[in-house]
Amino acid sequence: MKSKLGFSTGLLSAVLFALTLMPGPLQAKSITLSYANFPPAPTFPCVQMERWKEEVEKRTDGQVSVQTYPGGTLLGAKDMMDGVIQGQADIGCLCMAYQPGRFKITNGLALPLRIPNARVGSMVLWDIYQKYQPKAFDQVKVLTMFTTAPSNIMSKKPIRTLGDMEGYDLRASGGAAQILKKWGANQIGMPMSETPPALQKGVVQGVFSSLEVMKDLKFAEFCPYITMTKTVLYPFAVVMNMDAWNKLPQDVQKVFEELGPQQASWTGTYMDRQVQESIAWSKEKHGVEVIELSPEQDARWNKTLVAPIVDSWIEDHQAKGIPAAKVVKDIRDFSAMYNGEFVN
Ligand code: DTR
Repeated sequence: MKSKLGFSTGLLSAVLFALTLMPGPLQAKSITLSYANFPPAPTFPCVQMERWKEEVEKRTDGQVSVQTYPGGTLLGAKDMMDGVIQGQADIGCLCMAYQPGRFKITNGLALPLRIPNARVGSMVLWDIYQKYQPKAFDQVKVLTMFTTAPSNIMSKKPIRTLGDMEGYDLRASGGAAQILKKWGANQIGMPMSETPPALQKGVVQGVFSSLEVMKDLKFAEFCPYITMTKTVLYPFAVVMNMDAWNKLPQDVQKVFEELGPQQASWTGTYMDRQVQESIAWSKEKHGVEVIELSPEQDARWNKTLVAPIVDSWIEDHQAKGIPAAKVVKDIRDFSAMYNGEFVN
């Protein structure tokens, strides 16, 4: 068939089809990426996810849009890494401490090393990842990493002494679990996403974690007491499916890469602020009491009792061929630098 201009319709559609394939600013293809997260939307891993989405959409001029899935709607806490590797989500956020055997080097950040806050923790974690390039992440593209603030005890009854904790059902997971055992508590492990109903039903009597959850997950309604132990933090990673990463245009990859350390710092800063806000809110709205340890208690809880955890982690990992003593030394040194410490 001929058109009025004398072209055959077949030729015309072939030309039109070829035009749609041509690269160029007018046809900048839009990319949609799925991003899975395990805890509920108001928690910090999801807040940072929304912040990243916003920043990516802005910096790529809308070329990339990110579809977020909080609350385990796409992948759950322990399926995150494999789900991303298999492509069930393009991007996923995971808590490394939930799989201590899998993320060996970066879980050094979950040792009781007294890293003071989430911003320092996040920057140190990012540097440790960059320096050691752990094999655990070989199958994915790491977009960012960050940590929580230090963990404290939130409980239904006041915990003022180790005796108060004896046999008490407290929830923690990962490296922190061992610490609770050293303190004599009855440690119960579960991811954060399963904790709110457990606390509500009395399956656990308290939680060992960073304190922003008092507000974000309303734990202050069940836990009128906080004991400030200022102990371990938890490392997180945001990972991307390798094929999805390889398909991204280079300018988009650049945006993602420049965002890596910025997102780590942003999230740490947000977390530290949110912890302060959560403590103030818990006191004001729920009359929560904050119990401080004496210097003697602090030394016993955080040094004498938990130091062997660091030593046996080093021994155990050295035996597996991991330079664990060096990793721990680096964590301490990097932390001192980011914390602005002066050494004579
Ligand atoms: N402390 C870890 C990780 C964690 C802290 N706050 C949140 C909020 C949502 C999910 C995980 C976390 C934990 O107790 O699991």
